[in-house]
Amino acid sequence: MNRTDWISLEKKVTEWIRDAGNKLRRSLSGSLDVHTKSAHNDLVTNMDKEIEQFLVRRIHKYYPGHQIISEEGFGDKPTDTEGILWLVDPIDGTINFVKQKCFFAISIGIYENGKGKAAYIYDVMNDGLFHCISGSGAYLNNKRLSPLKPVKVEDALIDLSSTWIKPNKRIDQDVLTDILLKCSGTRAYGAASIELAYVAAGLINAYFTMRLSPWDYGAGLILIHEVGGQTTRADGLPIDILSKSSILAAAPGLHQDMVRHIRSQVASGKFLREP
Ligand code: 2AM
Ligand code: CA
Repeated sequence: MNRTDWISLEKKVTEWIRDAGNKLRRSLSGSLDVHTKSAHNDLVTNMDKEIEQFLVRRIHKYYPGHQIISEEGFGDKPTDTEGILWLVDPIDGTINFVKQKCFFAISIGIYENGKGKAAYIYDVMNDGLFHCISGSGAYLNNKRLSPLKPVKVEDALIDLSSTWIKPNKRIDQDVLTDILLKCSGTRAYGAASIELAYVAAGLINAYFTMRLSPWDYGAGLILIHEVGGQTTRADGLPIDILSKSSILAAAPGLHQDMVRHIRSQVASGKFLREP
């Protein structure tokens, strides 16, 4: 697609996202239908399904040749990254949606032949739309985000769930201890797409997780690249956008320091396992 096509797509997607946001806000004053999926803390609501169907129907209608990977299964099952691929999460942060009624997002990342091209992350209750067409800057509600400057570990706010510093099957609980003792502070917001958008906006300096799906991270990676941040797996290797992955997204400098630290911990015998 050419630049004009991307601009026309952006107009459509932002309209769909704002409509979907209105549906989500309205749904919070009624009663939600909540079910568990794989585990007691893996929730899905009628709204996850409704919003995904709303978005997938529109994408298929206006862009019939495009492929979609989406959380609730109404998309497609692409096996490669050829052509245009949409990574769609109708509600990222479903636990926040159900329990806190805030801090959840609609996340849409669009890739062309495996390269990030456009990203939309809508923080519904804050009415904050992070958006970008690759090469034309990243924005929060039309205000351009500044390029990220290098950050030292001592000055860094690092975002991670406590899951990764307690006994778990993906990472030795002590791998990050020294970094976390040294850094300026830690945060955990519970909605990966917004946490990635916060890295892009320079509000936090790194986001770390051992388990995320393509629809959770697809848009966030594109935003972060646009402002000069770095994104890899926890071990510093490239992310395969068709797979679940660990994610280390950070400002320049900090990213290298964290990868170096993690690799030295692994070299000394601590474990790290991709999902
Ligand atoms: P979700 O709300 O769309 O499921 C919570 O820490 C963050 O991790 C959320 O962005 C959540 O997205 C995501 N996540 C993805 N896979 C998960 C899993 N298997 N268990 C818990 N959180 C998961
Ligand atoms: Ca979701």
